[in-house]
Order: sequence, then structure tokens, then C-alpha cells
Amino acid sequence: MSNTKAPKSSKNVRGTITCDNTTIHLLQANDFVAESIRNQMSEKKVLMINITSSAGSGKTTLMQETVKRLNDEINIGILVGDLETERDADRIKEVGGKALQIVTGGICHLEAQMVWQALKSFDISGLDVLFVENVGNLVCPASFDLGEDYRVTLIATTEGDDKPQKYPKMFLTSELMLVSKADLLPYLPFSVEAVTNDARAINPNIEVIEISSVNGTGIEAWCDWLKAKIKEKKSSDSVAV
Ligand SMILES: Nc1nc2c(ncn2[C@@H]2O[C@H](COP(=O)(O)OP(=O)(O)OP(=O)(O)O)[C@@H](O)[C@H]2O)c(=O)[nH]1
Ligand SMILES: [Mg+2]
Repeated sequence: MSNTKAPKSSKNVRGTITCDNTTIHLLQANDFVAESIRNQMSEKKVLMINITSSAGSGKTTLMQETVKRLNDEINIGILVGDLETERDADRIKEVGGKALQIVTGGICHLEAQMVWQALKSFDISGLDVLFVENVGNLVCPASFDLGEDYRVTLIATTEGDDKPQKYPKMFLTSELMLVSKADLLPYLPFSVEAVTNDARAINPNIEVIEISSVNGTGIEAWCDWLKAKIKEKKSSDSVAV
């Protein structure tokens, strides 16, 4: 098991059935596969980041910006989940990124098994970071551990600053909240302070960075965060189970 991060399967945020004083965890099969992915990443010292948000918050655009800025410096791989089409993977490849699309065929989130199967066709050797862009959905992806080290959630300024407490599980299980489309702040009734307070009321430790893929706000801070986590991962001990 990797010693860099505890799995996100804390009892209070996962599906359970309690029967005759026995609690049954409903996502044990997913978590078993997620742990196997976590071990694989740990052995190869690849940082894995699960990128989540509502549909259209700017995940793929951020992936493109990250590839454009850091592709010469770090080795990036990106798995992209969508219900249909290979458009997002194509967009990432267009800017020189290494990407593979996972088409869920209508399923509204990624499960660990989908990532595990995708990894059979996606060589992670030599990668510094593997991003998994999840299906655009603030609800279902929150419940499924994919074996990631970190979960990063985007909340766009166009979505309203009241979302964290309405969709708490996602913010509870994320280490970083990126307030995206910050270039639109002058035109919208959106308060970064309000959304930060809303998120920290659920998860006091969540980090917050404002970003814009249009005017570049916060992209350097995001890249610095990423590089620091990669460094941490490289220097961590991988502990075989
Ligand atoms: N103004 C502004 N628009 C942005 C920004 N980032 C992305 N967009 C636009 O927002 C729309 C959606 O961006 P995507 O990157 O496709 O969003 P996504 O989260 O990957 O979408 P799904 O994969 O469908 O969930 C596109 O029209 C982008 O050009 C930003 O920082 N500012
Ligand atoms: Mg996308």
C-alpha cells in the first residue's frame, strides 16, 4: 500500500447497509481494484490525480493548458472519461498530450475497474503524473475511489458559489478546489470568499486556487502545486502489501 495517502474510503462518505448491527460496505469490489491501482502507481512512483467537476467546468481545457506548459518538463498521461465521444482525448492529443478516452457508454462516473482496464492499453512507465479526467458530474464520481493520490475538483464561476454544501461529498473528498473561469469574475455574482467558506465548512483542509485557462490566472500556482506533489511522490517510500 502506498504510504503517501490514505484511501478515500472513509466510512462516513461511502455507501453502506447496516443489518443486525453489521455494516456492509457496498463499494468493496471497487475499493479492492482501486487499491491495486494505488499499489501499481506507488511501485512506479507515478502521481495519480482524479480531476472532477460538473459538466463543462473547464477540466479538459485545464488539461490542455497543463500539457502546453509542462510537457517539456514532466511526463504527463491523461485518461479521460465521458459518456460518449473521444473528443476530449482528441483535444489533449492536439496539443501534444498523451491521452486515452474511456467511453462509459452512458455511465455517469468512472469506476476503478474501468481505469484498471484502460491501464492495460496505456503505458504508464516513465510517467510523472497520471491524470484521470472524470465524467462531468459533481455527484456520482464522488463515491468511487479510483486509486488516486489526490482528488482535485473544479468549480466554475458560472456555476454559483453555493455548490459545495449542496454537493458535499465531492468537496469532502477533495484535497484541492480549483475555482475555474476566474476571468469571468467581473461579470458574475460569484464570491471566491463565499465558495471557499462553503467548501471549508465541509472540509477545513481543502486548498483553494483561482484559475483561468483563458487569461492564465493561477495556472502557475496550479503547476507549482502539481510539481510539489510529484516531488513528494518520487521521494515517498513504496510499501509492498
Ligand atoms: N471563460 C472561460 N471559459 C473557459 C475556461 N476554461 C474552459 N472554458 C470554456 O468552458 C467550456 C467547457 O470547457 P471544457 O474544458 O470542455 O470543460 P470540461 O469540464 O472538460 O467539460 P466535460 O468534459 O464535458 O465535463 C469550453 O467552451 C471552454 O472553452 C476559462 O478559464 N474561462
Ligand atoms: Mg472534458
